[in-house]
Amino acid sequence: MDALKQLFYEKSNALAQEVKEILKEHGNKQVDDVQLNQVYGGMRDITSMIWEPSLLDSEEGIRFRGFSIPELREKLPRAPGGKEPLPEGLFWLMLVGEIPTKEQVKWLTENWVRRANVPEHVFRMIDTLPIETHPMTQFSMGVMAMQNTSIFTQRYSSGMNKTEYWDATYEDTMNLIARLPRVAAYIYRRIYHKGEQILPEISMDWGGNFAHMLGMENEGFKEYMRLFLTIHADHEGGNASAHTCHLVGSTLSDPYLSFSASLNALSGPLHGLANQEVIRWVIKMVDTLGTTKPTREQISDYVKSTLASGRVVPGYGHAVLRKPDPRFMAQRQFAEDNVPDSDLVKIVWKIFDVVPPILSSLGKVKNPWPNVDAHSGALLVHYGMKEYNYYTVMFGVSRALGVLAAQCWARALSLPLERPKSVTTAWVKDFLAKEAAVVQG
Ligand code: CMX
Repeated sequence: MDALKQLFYEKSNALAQEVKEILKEHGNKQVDDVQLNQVYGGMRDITSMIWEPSLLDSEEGIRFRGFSIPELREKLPRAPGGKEPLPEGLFWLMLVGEIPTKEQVKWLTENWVRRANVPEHVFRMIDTLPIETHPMTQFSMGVMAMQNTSIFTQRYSSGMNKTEYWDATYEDTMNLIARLPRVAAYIYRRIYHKGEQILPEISMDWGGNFAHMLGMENEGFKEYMRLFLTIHADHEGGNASAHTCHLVGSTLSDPYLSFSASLNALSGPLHGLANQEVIRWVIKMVDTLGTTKPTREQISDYVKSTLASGRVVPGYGHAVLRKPDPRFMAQRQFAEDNVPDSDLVKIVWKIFDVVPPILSSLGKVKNPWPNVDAHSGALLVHYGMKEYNYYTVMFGVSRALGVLAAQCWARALSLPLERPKSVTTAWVKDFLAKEAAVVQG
C-alpha cells in the first residue's frame, strides 16, 4: 500500500469509528430547522450532508481542512523558484487533513505521472465529436470514455467486499486526476490549435505540465495555473458540481461516472460556466464602449443596461457567501503582484468598485460581491489564453481534486444512497390548512 493510501486508511478508519460512536450517542439530536422558503428556494443552508475536505463560512469564505486560502499560499509546498502552492499539496491536505512535506508532494507528483497514461480510444472518441461541440461537453464525454478502466466497477462486478470500496475508489481517484490534464489539453489543442498536440513533460508538476500541454510555456502562466487549480478545487459539499458528484456517487456509480456528472453541473452559467460568461461580458463592454479604459460611469451604465435586459451580472453574487470571495481576492493579489498594468485586469478592479452598490440597490441580491469567476478571465487573456469557451474546463480539472477526495471519504465512512424527501404544492397547501385548523381550534 502506498504511503498516502496507508495514511488515508488509518485516518478514515479512526474517523469512521468516531462517527459510529457520535451517532450512537447523539444520532437523534436536531441540527437544523427547515422553512418553506428553503424548500422552494433551492435548499439553501439546510444542513444535510457530510463533506470532509472543506467548510465554507458565509463571511470568511472557504477553509480547506481549517486552512484559509492565504494560509495555503503560505504553507503548501511550491514548485522550485515558484511562489504559488502546488495543487498536489492541496489534494494531500484534503484527503488526509495534514499539510504535506515537499517530499510527500514530490512523491504525489511522480505517482500521478506514472498513472497519467490515457487510453488511445479516449482521443479517438473525442475526435468523432463536431469541433464546435462545447469544450465542457467534450471534456465530460472524455471522462466518461475512460469509465471502462474503472477499478471500482471491475472489482464490484467480481464481488468486492464493501469494506474495500474506499480502496478501489482511491485507485480510480488517483488515476482519473492524473489523466485529466492530458484529456483537457487534448481538447484545447484539438479545437484551437489545429489538433497539434503537445506531449506531457514527465519531469513537471501536475499544474505546470497542464500549462505545458496547453502550449502555455510562460512561467507567469504556470504559476497562475498552480494558484487557479488550487483555489477552484473545492467549496464544501452543497455546491452544484460537488453535490452532483456526491449524489451520483451515492448510488455506487464509480468516480468516472460521478465526476462526469459533476462536470455537467459545472457547465451551467450560474455555476462554473460563469468564468466564460464574465470575460465574454467584459469584452462586449469594451467593444460597445469603444475603449479599453472605461470610466466608472461608463461601467455603471453598462451594468445597468445588463440588469435592465433581464440578465445577471456574471461573476457577482453567491448562494452562500456574503463577502468578497477570498478566491477572487487571491487572484486580485496575484494580479497586483504580477500584472498590474493589464487594461483588462484594471477593468475587473473597476467593476469591483462599481457593481456591489448597484446590486445592493436592487434590494433583493443577498450577496453583491464578486465570486471566484469574476477575475480569472482577465488573467487568462493577459497570458494569451483568449479562448474563453475553454475556461470552465480548467475549473473542472481543479474541481476533481475536491470532489474525488470527498468521494474517497464517502466510501470510507460508508455514506449511504442519498434520498431526500420532496413534496408537491398540493402537499404544502394541505400542510398549511392543517396547521391553520390547529391554530383556530
Ligand atoms: N446579477 C443580477 N441579479 C442577481 C445577481 C447578479 N449577479 N445575483 C443574484 N441576483 C438576483 C437573483 O437572480 C434573484 O433574482 P430574482 O429574485 O428576480 O430571481 C435575486 O437576486 C436573489 O438571488 P440571491 O438569493 O442573491 O442569489 P442565489 O443564491 O439565488 O443565486 C447565484 C446565486 C450565484 C446563482 C447568483 O448570484 C447569480 O446568478 N450570479 C451570477 C452568475 C455567477 O456569477 N455564478 C457563479 C457563482 C460561483 C460559481 O459557482 O462558480
